[in-house]
Amino acid sequence: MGDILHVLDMLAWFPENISTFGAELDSLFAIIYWVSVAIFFLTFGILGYFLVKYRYSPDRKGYNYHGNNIVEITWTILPTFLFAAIGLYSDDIWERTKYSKRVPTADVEILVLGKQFGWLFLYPGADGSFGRNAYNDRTARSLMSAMNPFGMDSTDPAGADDFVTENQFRVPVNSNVVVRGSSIDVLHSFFLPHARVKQDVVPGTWMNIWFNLFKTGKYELACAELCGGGHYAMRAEYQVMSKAGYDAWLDTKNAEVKAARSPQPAPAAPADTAAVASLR
Ligand SMILES: [Cu+2]
Repeated sequence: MGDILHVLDMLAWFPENISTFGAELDSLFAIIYWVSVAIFFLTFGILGYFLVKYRYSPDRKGYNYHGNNIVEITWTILPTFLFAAIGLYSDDIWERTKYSKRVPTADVEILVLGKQFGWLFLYPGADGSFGRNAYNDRTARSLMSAMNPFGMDSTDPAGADDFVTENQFRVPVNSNVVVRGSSIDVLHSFFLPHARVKQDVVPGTWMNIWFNLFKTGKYELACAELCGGGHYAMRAEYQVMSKAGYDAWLDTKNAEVKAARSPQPAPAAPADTAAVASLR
């Protein structure tokens, strides 16, 4: 019996929470869930009761009914108060998690681009800050292409150490991670179920996403927007790492970038340098 109740209780379907604001969002979700459950049983209980009470009887005559103002006013006012109350109650947590103005000071800032079908990430590299790119300078959008999705300006020395990863997302534990998200083709949704983060990313604009995760480990990153035939494949694993582990990973990456930059025979020019049409 306990097992059945556990399956029926959809709140138990949540994955483990690893986000500092997750518990608050979960309790907001629980309130809305239980209110919906109560209203569901109330309305369907009344419906069932009337179905039985007014079932066919040869002695009973139907009559025309022209509405009841008291009932109509009641069922208008009650939901109005209910929704207003939920709105007011949720406003604070919504603002703190979603409003651009409330994004906390970033310990780590990362750019993400959704594409059919995967995720690209741009890390600021050893200096901790981005060079000129399509996020911090709108005019750099003209640099965006299939080969350079972030529109990185190769003449900006601050960007020389910035590096891109594909479907490889790593963040440090207990840090304010601020992600600026966009897309290079269609709508995608950046979904980190354990972090209680879900944000649509839209071509041509950058969305502010932030979170602070308190547990290390590997978790699922998925796309929560039906974005095309390969949508199902648009999932990856991301890693919440200890600060030391994260720094070590950054050092490895920075060394790779440095090695790639040191003089070597120039590679043949890539054939496919077509600009991504939707971003121009
Ligand atoms: Cu997608």
